[in-house]
Amino acid sequence: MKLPLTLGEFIIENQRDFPYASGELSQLLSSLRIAAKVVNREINKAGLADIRGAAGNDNVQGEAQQKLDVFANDIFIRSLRARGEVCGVGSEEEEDFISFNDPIHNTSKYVVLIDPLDGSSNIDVNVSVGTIFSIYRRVSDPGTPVQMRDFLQSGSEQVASGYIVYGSSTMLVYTTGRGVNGFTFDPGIGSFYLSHPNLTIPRRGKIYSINEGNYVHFPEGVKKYIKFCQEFNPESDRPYSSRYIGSLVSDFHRNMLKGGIYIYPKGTTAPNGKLRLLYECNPLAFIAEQAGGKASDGYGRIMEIVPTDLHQRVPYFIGSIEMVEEAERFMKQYADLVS
Ligand code: P6P
Repeated sequence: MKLPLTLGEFIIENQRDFPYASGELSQLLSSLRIAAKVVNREINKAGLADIRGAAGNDNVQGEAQQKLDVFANDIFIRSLRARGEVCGVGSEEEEDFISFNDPIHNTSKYVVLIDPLDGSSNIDVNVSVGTIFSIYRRVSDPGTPVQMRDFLQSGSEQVASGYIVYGSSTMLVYTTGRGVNGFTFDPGIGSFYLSHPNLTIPRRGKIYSINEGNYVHFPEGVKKYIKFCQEFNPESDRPYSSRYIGSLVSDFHRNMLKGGIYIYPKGTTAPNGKLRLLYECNPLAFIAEQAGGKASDGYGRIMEIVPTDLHQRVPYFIGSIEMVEEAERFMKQYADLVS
């Protein structure tokens, strides 16, 4: 039986899709692949940290124990800086963007936006978490330090995006604009193997994911859509099932495979929603669209929003295209009603 391709082999094989690619994007994706392995190892040990660590915050090596999201941030930034493809990084963990301002990195072609460890509060209760990344070509002049405008690009300009879900198994799923492919990590060998080639999201599913604890704060259209999901209708498989892990990457990944919709709408406690446009919503939107799904702010395409701030938040509806369009119809129909 032929072994499935490793992620490294797949990246090289598909480099040929980019006639002008000089291998830099491949190198960049490999940097992310390596960092993912390191973070995965630490996450898998997290539960032992208290047992293994010395008294206080030191671990067995006597090193100051970092919070895992800070650790993941350091690892991904260090891995991206170690090679010469990236001139700067925007991260959920960093107030401002990081410029790798030196003669080599200033000639680099790409910038990366990343949420190093989304849902990290779930680690203490052993719920899966994830990393989300987004890759753009810089728009400022090569040879100069990266600028904020290199990061504030619409999602439609993304060159590649992806996520790593550290779950019952660890998977890396990414797109370069030619479909979506998923790779599962074999810890025994230390390689990611192509396990989900040409991933597509079902046009419709039976799952809706939203924190209904915030129901009273939701816009009227969201309230009406939730009740629509809960109504009995055998023709459309309703009522749907409510599944909400509290970890965006995990909820999104499950809905990608089974079909479903994830919604984080605006509300009085989150006037623009909670999720970040640049390093959470846009990268997953690129994946969703490439897999035949849809990503919206309830009214329009997420990837057409022109960003104004590195950490700006947007309302978020993502998943099976027919379900997102259903939700958009409710948002439009009840747009004027203040909930
Ligand atoms: P809430 C995690 O903090 C996160 O950013 C997403 O991963 C998750 O879907 C959402 O927030 C959970 O937020 O307000 O429902 O607890």
